[in-house]
Amino acid sequence: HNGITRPQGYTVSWHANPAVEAHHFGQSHPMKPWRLVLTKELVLAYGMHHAMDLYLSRAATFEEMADFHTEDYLDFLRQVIPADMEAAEQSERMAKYNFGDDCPIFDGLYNYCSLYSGGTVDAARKLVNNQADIAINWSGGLHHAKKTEASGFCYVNDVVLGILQLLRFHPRVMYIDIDVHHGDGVEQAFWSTDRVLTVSFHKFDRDNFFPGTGSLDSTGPSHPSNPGAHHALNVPLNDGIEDGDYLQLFKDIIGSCVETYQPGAIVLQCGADSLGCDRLGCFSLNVTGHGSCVAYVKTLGLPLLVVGGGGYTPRNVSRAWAHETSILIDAADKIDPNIPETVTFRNHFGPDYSLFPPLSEMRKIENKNSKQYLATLVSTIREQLRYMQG
Ligand code: TV7
Ligand code: CA
Ligand code: ZN
Repeated sequence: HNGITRPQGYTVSWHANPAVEAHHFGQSHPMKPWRLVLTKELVLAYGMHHAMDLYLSRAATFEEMADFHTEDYLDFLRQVIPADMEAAEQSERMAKYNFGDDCPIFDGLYNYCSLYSGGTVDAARKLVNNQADIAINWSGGLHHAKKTEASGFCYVNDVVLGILQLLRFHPRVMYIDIDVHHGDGVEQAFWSTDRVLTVSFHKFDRDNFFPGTGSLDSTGPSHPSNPGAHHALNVPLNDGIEDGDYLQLFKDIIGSCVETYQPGAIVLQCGADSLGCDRLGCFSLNVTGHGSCVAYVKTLGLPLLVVGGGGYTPRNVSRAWAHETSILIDAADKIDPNIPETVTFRNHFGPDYSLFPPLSEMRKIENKNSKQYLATLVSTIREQLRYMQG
């Protein structure tokens, strides 16, 4: 075989269920669960499955999802059907729970939600039970869902459910979010506790980019009685940020956070819409730059839950998540940058058939993040960390 072996001294678990991939949000909707098929095909073709414990995700139960969401909302999610999108008598509840164009009702919606959530809950439990040191669920990372409503292609917040599992054992959990969108649902869920530190890097433009929250100065409600005050950190960025600057910023900020907060476990949301050429994104990261953030978090040596998230150019999403899988199993140097002949759907990776196409050059976006601006972000966040410590 091509020599991919288990990593030395630690265990990686992989959580997936092929039934997730079969769901469709609708013809023109940017979210394509099918990108998970491409990711899996790359991982298999490179032989990475030999290096991990593979688990078929089970569906999260209603009760497990009710650890965060209200029963009201979950009841609606469980019984709603596509025909209700048109039906007048359902329209009030549809609006109440924020279903519509971004969050459509499609066949098997409840099944889809419970399966991706089950993967994240299972992954967190593997970490807590010491059966894995790193646990991966690329189908999760749906960070916008709220307690009582869907938002931004997200219905059930699997990230919150995963963190709640980790909190049963770890006094402090740190959440890191490199999706191009603000991780507002996770931030809000842990707004009032000092047991979770959330850090999101995202494009910020209050009026023109979803969801419009996550400015530099929003660090949690700062009433004197709120223990969660100062435990939400936001890194608002402008268009066109590139690998070198992003990685330096990421290391400076995450390094300081870990040093100060001393988390017992980390949850890393790897939304791939921060790559260059993404259909919805506006950053200029390459697969290697995005992956370097994952590699850095791995060096911290803490129990690590890795989830997916956004990513709207499926061929590049799968490139990034396959590369990141190889980093997590310590096999990045054994992976052929030329995509193997044996990959199913290999035509999707042409004409270059490279795992690392030059995304930052293929669609040039002016970098609107000055060195001065990035330096201000780092110094402001270090100041905020001093407030957090009290
Ligand atoms: C984690 N951007 C999720 C990111 C969620 C972004 C949005 C779309 C979009 C939706 C479509 C569609 C689209 C080309 C892009 C203010 C609106 C504008 C709906 C048409 N094409 C994640 C959510 C964001 C749906 N929403 O972080 C069906 O783009 O900007 C908005 C809100 C109102 C609703 N309209 C868009 O990556 C997984 N939506 C085509 C068909
Ligand atoms: Ca983010
Ligand atoms: Zn996103």
